[in-house]
Amino acid sequence: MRLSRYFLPVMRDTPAEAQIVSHRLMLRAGMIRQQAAGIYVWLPLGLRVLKKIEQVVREEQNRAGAVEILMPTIQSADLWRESGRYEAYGAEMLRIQDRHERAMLFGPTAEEVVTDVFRAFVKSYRDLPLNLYNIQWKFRDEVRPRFGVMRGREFLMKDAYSFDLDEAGARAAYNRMFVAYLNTFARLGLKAIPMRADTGPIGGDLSHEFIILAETGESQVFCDRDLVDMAAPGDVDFYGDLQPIVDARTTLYAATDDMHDAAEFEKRVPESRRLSARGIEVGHIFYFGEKYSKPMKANVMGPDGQEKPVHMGSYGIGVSRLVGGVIEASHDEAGIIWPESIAPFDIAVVNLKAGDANADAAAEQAYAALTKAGRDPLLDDTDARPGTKFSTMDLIGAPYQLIIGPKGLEKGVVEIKTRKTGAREELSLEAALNRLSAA
Ligand code: 5CA
Repeated sequence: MRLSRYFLPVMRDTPAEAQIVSHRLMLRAGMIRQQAAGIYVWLPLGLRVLKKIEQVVREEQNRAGAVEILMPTIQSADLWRESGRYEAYGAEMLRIQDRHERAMLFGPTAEEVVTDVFRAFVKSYRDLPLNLYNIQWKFRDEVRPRFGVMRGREFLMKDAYSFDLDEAGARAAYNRMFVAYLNTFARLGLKAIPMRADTGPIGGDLSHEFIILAETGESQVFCDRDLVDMAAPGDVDFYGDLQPIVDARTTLYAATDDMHDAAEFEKRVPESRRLSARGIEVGHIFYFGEKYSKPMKANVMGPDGQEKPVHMGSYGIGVSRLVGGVIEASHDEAGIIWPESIAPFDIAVVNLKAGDANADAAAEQAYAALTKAGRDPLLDDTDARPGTKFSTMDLIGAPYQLIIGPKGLEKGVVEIKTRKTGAREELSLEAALNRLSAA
């Protein structure tokens, strides 16, 4: 992408309305614009990151055996009456009437819709296990939308739903999602801690939240430090026994402040391993058995010929919340530091003097070579001052900057700056391109 032809409305000043760093940086970097309280336009830079996070989430869902579908944002109230949740869900549900005065709603989650899909097509245990997921916009009329995309009213969620014959099958499905989540968050450069959680309006009796540590997190968390340092499982057999991987995490102590008081925590974990921090919930998984399948009559025939309600779980990831979450976990004074896996651009090519024949030629050569090598560079070919260019590139946080100017070229060198460490290195254009093409 050429900056001269792009749309990157960066802001120099710190926006007064933003209370936390990720919100400030997302506004300053021209990633989002608020349209109404808790409702955002995703500008080109923000959209790139959102799509990359979505793709990582998708790949890890697929790897764990989940199958992607796309459900509508608008749902009929009748389905929610069947499950009994229509009245119970309360003021967070945005209720809509169509021209025939039929009651509709903007989906805050999709247990009812997916259960309806399931019961229409699946009748036998032979078609199980099944896990259907979608990545779709949700709406919850939050009392206090705040912190930008962290607590929006409209937000992008990955929601998966598992269907099994019995509780043992459902627990295996739960474990597959549990492990997929550990891998997903690790690929996003995050340390996510699984914690036993309340099930709230989704219901059920087994649930974990996945919490990333960040100073501005909405919940206070207490946990065993070993949990934070544990490596992601990586390449595993998702249909093998995942219980040991889950047990290794769930037997270590972790809690949020609404679950246990600090004093009781303190007693359970040796002082040397105690961690008390703030955290952000980026994922939440639930096993709730027959809660929806029973009232909605989603039955399957077992091997014994008997029909019974299918056992279900649901598994959410806050995809749009993660954009803010990653920034909370990875930034400095100058701006965002994207992990390579989800950076909006891999490399920022900075032409320090657009209009200078040598600088233009070298910058164009770099842009063409990096593009050809399959990298995704952003070329700053504008005539802004070098200081402005540097601060914009630091703000938007591409992992590498390739800085090209007439003075360096006279000496036969360009510069590579690594955003994360600030390390700078002078080398020939050819060496720089070899390095960055391979990175
Ligand atoms: N049906 C279940 C799982 S699919 C469900 O809705 N779970 S949830 O309520 O916990 O939401 C899943 C994830 O969506 C949360 O972990 C959180 O990361 C994200 N999320 C929830 N509310 C918001 C919000 N208001 N703004 C941004 N993200 C949100």
